[in-house]
Amino acid sequence: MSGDRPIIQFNQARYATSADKLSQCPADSLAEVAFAGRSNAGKSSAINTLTQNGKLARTSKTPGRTQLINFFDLNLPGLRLVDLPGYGYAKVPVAMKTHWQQHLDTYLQKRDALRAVVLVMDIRHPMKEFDEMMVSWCQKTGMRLHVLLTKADKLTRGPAQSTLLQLRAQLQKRLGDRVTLQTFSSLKNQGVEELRAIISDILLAELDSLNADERADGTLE
Ligand SMILES: Nc1nc2c(ncn2[C@@H]2O[C@H](COP(=O)(O)OP(=O)(O)OP(=O)(O)O)[C@@H](O)[C@H]2O)c(=O)[nH]1
Ligand SMILES: [Mg+2]
Repeated sequence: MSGDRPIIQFNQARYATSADKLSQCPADSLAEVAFAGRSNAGKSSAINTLTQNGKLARTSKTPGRTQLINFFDLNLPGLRLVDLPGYGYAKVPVAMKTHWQQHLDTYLQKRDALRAVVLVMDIRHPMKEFDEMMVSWCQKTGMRLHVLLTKADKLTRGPAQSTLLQLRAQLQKRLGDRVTLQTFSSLKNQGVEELRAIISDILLAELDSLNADERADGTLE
């Protein structure tokens, strides 16, 4: 062991595959972080901003752009980002909506590699029904949650900070230190370093524990 911690180079992220249902998902990776949120909240834009690759995840003014679970490989093998379909797009047929919701539910419940959910919310409209469901689910399962209050460019600093502080107090009461929150803007590249640091911490912790296991195995011989 050199002791050097590997670094996630977000700009080297590559599209891996898309899945319409859990059986199509790539083999459970080592660890992945999934971006969830209401349709049009800005999930795909956040992934593109994070990776400095405007073409990585498809974005659109039309809600419901992301209809599949999209996987992106990071530069370190086994680490991935996941773009989840948006919740609550009104114009799709009910049957399709139910299908999305089901595969989203299955993904959340069955995916071993899932280490954290980045819940993306429009800072002007936080904690809608879907967001509440996600928070409750994280509370119940102990899943690590990072809340991205995006489109912060649409508010001035005062109201943006006050939403952040209010929501932080509210969510920390429920989830303790398993929840973190930040403001973000894909348009203004605001909060990108903070998001990179959080995701790196979560995913690299996995490599650390893997290395620790290997070292432990080694000493047993
Ligand atoms: N002003 C502003 N607009 C944003 C920001 N992030 C996203 N948008 C816009 O919001 C719209 C939706 O963005 P997407 O990233 O496609 O949203 P999504 O959550 O992936 O949507 P679905 O795939 O439909 O679930 C697009 O028109 C984006 O340009 C932001 O930080 N600021
Ligand atoms: Mg999308």
